[in-house]
Amino acid sequence: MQTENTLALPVGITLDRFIKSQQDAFPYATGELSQLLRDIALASKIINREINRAGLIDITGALGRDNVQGEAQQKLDIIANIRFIRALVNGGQVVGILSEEDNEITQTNNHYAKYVVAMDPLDGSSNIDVNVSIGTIFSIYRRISPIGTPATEADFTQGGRKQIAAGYILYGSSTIMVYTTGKGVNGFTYENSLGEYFLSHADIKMPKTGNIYSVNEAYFNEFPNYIKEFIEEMRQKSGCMARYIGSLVGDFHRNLLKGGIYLYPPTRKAESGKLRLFYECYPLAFVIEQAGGKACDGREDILDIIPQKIHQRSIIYLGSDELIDNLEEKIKTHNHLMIKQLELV
Ligand code: AHM
Ligand code: MG
Repeated sequence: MQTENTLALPVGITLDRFIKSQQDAFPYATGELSQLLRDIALASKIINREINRAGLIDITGALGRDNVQGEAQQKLDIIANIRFIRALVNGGQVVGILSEEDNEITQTNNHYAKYVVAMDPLDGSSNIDVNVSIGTIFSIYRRISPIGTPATEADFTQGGRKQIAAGYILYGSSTIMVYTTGKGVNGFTYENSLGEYFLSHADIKMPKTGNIYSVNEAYFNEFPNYIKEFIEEMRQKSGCMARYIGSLVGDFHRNLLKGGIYLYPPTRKAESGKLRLFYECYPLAFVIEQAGGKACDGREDILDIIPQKIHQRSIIYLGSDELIDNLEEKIKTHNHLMIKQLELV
């Protein structure tokens, strides 16, 4: 028999309603962080639209016609940066923005705002122009500079454990926003026709272990021995799979749901790693820890790294609990052997 629910399935919980319900759980919450999360969601919807029509814009451009307000000639990552900054400036909750696209901190002139945001507006540069999944990563801190003044570098360099929220948007086969405010991780899938995000992945928990490893194996010969050994061991596991999109958000999201490990070890070209601490490593480390996984650089947890400068890079290993433990064990043994060898010299 058909019921009201089977005739017209409920659409579910929107991101807005979810944010509001979380805010209501804290009697003294002022709603500013909620508004900031909504501003980020809004910017991501606009970027989603730009990404979806990117191919068409190129065709128009190639035909020599006028394109959308001169923006069509710009690269999508620059457009995403502009869109995000505009949304955050107009939203009014952010005093300063650190973006992968800008050398300096962008001052929003909202000097009374409480928060700063570090972001990679469109990550996965090699995939942007070829219709492969790409993503946005964001990280939010409460400012420590005095209210009423511009943002300072110190607002950003508080350390990963001081993040009050972080997350990402994956523009993939569907668009999904995943974030944490330190109380678990939730994912919201974008419903294009309604223009809304709906809760689709409640309280995400990363599997304790997994069979997937994600690393750019073209650099294999450059990796330290312990990484080579770790990869060799992964390959021996039954059901093991190598999966590497080259878009951090896509690789991360898959492994978060299915279990696995993402590695960006030191290479000849990038001895201190390639990925950026503030808007790639810290936020994804916050998310993965909240989902029960781990993030480290081989020496310490990513969230414990004391930052030195705003665009610094880091080695990073993001993965299921058990896989990171195995890797850390290997690194420990390697370090121990190195010390022993030094003692013998
Ligand atoms: P980007 O910020 O220039 O896009 O670089 C970050 C990207 C990540 O999304 C991805 O995981 C990694 O770089 C891929 O690097 P590589 O091509 O060296 O494997
Ligand atoms: Mg990036």
